[in-house]
Amino acid sequence: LGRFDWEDPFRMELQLSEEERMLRDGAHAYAQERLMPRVTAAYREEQTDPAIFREMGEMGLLGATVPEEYGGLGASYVSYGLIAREIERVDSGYRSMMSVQSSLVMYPIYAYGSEDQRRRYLPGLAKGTLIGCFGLTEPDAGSDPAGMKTVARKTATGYVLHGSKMWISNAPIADVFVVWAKSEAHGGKIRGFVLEKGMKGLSAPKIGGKLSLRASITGEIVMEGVEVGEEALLPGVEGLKGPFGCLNRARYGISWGVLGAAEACLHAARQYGLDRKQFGRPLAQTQLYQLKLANMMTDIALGAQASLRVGRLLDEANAAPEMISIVKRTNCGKALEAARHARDMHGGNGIQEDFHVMRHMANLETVNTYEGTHDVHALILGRAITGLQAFF
Ligand code: TGC
Ligand code: FAD
Repeated sequence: LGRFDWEDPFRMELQLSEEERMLRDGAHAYAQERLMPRVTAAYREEQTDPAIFREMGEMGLLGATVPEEYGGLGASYVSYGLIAREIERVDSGYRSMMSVQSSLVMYPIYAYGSEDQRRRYLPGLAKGTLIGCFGLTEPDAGSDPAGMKTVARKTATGYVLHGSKMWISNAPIADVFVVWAKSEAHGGKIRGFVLEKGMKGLSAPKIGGKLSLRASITGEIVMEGVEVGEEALLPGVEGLKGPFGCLNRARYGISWGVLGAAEACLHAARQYGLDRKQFGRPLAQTQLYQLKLANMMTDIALGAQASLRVGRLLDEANAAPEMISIVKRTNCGKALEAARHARDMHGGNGIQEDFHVMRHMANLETVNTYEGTHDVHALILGRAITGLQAFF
């Protein structure tokens, strides 16, 4: 029998290709050397540095799965997941910036866009010289995006959009807006449109006062009669399966990302428990402390194996959305639980920014909510198990 490595309980290292390991190691080095030194201040000051997009672009971390001819790396979905895990090891907000750009902006332009749209936007988005955002959620339509009110009306030369989007990552600093609207010319079906910063009637005010995901800027998208030509319409998809096709990829990436945050919490709690003595012995030598570490390591290891399996199936074009719901829901829930325990295990120090665990904990509250809440994914799975829809 082989030796046990608590940092890699099931020898995942052996399950990755050379290219996947190289991309992961590059992302790890970038995240630790360039993001880690600035995250504490960025989080405290609620500051998002747009230069991060250009840095990620230089590292090939934006739209990694998009083919090389459009600026991506043509990498596997497993590589994309490993990148998300390394970025979120530092902060969920930085991973949000990366995954919105990759899965929610570049993917729909690549998968549903015209050749002109691909050539116009993808290379700049891959380099990070353009920043993208994805507008699905509205003030009155969150878990139920079919209830959206944003409408696109036909004009002689294109469309005019009215409506507003809420809780949109990257929006206040975005150059490219992928927005979803009910199109009157298409029988009220949901269609995607690509808008550009500076268009008349388009604004994206920042949402302030967030107590979570503070290093990632969030805003509204307000569309007061935004006129666009026919070329702004994403021609390749109609209906909710358009935005959901993007969400499948982003949710999968999140399932890996949160494991990075959970691992950061596990490592921090382990080290703290080894260093800190109470009652004449290290905290890590107590049964309750070890139980919590064992639970964290187990949940992370099981979650990583499940995400790896879903990633391999995505790469074979054989993954079902419900598989993604399993890993998004479970890994987010378990990561949040791990972060809450790690916060507690640090005692009073656990609330202080230099120890990072409370920042991860607060971030994971958002990650557990966005891209389908923990309970909404349970309903997706419940529907798959019973054949009965329980949303309404
Ligand atoms: P339903 O009747 O189930 O489906 C409508 C149509 O969509 C198709 N579909 C999918 N297609 C591809 N992938 C999926 N995962 C799909 N799920 C559904 C379905 O086949 C159907 O197609 P058609 O052709 O028959 O019309 O739709 P519903 O309205 O009953 O949906 C219910 C529910 C709960 C499943 C869904 O609305 C849901 O998932 N709600 C959660 C909303 C959500 O995830 N919002 C995310 C917003 S973006 C975001 O949070 C970004 S944060 C990013 C960051 O910062 O990192
Ligand atoms: P609601 O749908 O109102 O849900 C509230 C509660 O009710 C939840 O607990 C939910 O689980 C529960 N609930 C809802 N329906 C049911 C039901 N049928 N049965 C039982 N319980 C139910 N959206 C975008 O489009 N683009 C983005 O870039 C984006 N970024 C985000 C960034 C941040 C920081 C945040 C916080 C959100 C972001 N979102 C984004 C929005 C996010 O996807 C939504 O917040 C999420 O889908 C939940 O919608 P809601 O907030 O309206 O909550």
